[in-house]
Amino acid sequence: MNAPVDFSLRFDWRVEEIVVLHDQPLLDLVAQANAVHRRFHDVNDVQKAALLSIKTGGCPEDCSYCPQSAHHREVKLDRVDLLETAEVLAAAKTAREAGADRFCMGAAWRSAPDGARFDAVLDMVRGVRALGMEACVTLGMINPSQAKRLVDAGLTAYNHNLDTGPEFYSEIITTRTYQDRLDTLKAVRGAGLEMCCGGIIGMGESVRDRAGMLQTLASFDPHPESVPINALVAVEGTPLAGRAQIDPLDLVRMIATTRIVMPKSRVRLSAGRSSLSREAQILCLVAGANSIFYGEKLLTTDNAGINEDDALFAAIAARDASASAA
Ligand code: SAM
Ligand code: DTB
Ligand code: SF4
Repeated sequence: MNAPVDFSLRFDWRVEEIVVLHDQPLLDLVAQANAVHRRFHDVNDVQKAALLSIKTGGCPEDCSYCPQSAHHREVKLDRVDLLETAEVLAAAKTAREAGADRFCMGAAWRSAPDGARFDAVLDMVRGVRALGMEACVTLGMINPSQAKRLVDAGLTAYNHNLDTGPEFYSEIITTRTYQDRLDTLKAVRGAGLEMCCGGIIGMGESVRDRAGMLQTLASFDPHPESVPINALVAVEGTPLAGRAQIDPLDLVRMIATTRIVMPKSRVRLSAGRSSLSREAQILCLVAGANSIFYGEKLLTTDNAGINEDDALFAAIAARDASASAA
């Protein structure tokens, strides 16, 4: 007999409990996650979030996975200063016409600057909202006053990831601490912004480290409104370039566990999707993912293409009678 599914919202998960959930037989884990998913969401509602890099490369942080860090000199990447607002809004409009619900803008900054560049980002946020889309930005660390100005401009959510568990974190980033990240998240929540916060798997961390990240995320009350789960995109020239791609079923387990510990959050199947088969992606949706990055590009690397994604959505949609008869 399978154990009954626990639908309660909890903020006191222990790492060990999360490891047990994660490591149970895959079919039990996916069934449990799907039951939680159905209880709290319309499973056919999959959010499409478009992503644009508004300021690319030259970042002073040393995040070992990131092609935009100035520390990784071997990476072939052209630096691009902050884009013009008109260019960003044109991209948002194109994304909306392609069917995106949310427009996310990323800048390779250690922390958001004040002054003209911040004002330009506020304009971009206002413009995206005026197009009728949700707006999300990720600008590095922000303080409470910047968070307040973003709220006033109409920002829906702020993305700032924990990336991994607290014990593994220093293996990946040395230029800012876990506590720095938590302080930014406090400013985000304090201003009343939705919190978009998740991390990456496939960087050499253990299941316990993954569980440690989920434990920290699930200790926020309320839970983060969105949780992006990225699979490492191992970019040539970064310290993690040699890392083997994760087994897609590891991603399924991570997504299912995220769904169970944060039942109401939008769990986003994020970077790394382009190397997954259609079936592996669908298994992630069954396991509780209900958002994807939609568009040809992530920030600097390729995403699954729009045509492939449209085919994916067509494959999971209801069939009309003539199609089933064929
Ligand atoms: N500079 C800002 C910051 O770090 O907060 C915003 C942009 S940063 C690129 C946003 C997130 O993208 C990172 O926290 C990380 O989780 C994810 N990311 C970056 N490079 C990645 C890669 N190669 N593979 C998977 N995820 C990645
Ligand atoms: C997130 O968790 N993943 C996105 C978004 N938030 C900003 C970024 C993924 C970046 C993948 C590597 C790249 O394209 O540079
Ligand atoms: Fe900079 Fe963000 Fe990349 Fe880290 S993840 S190097 S902070 S752009």
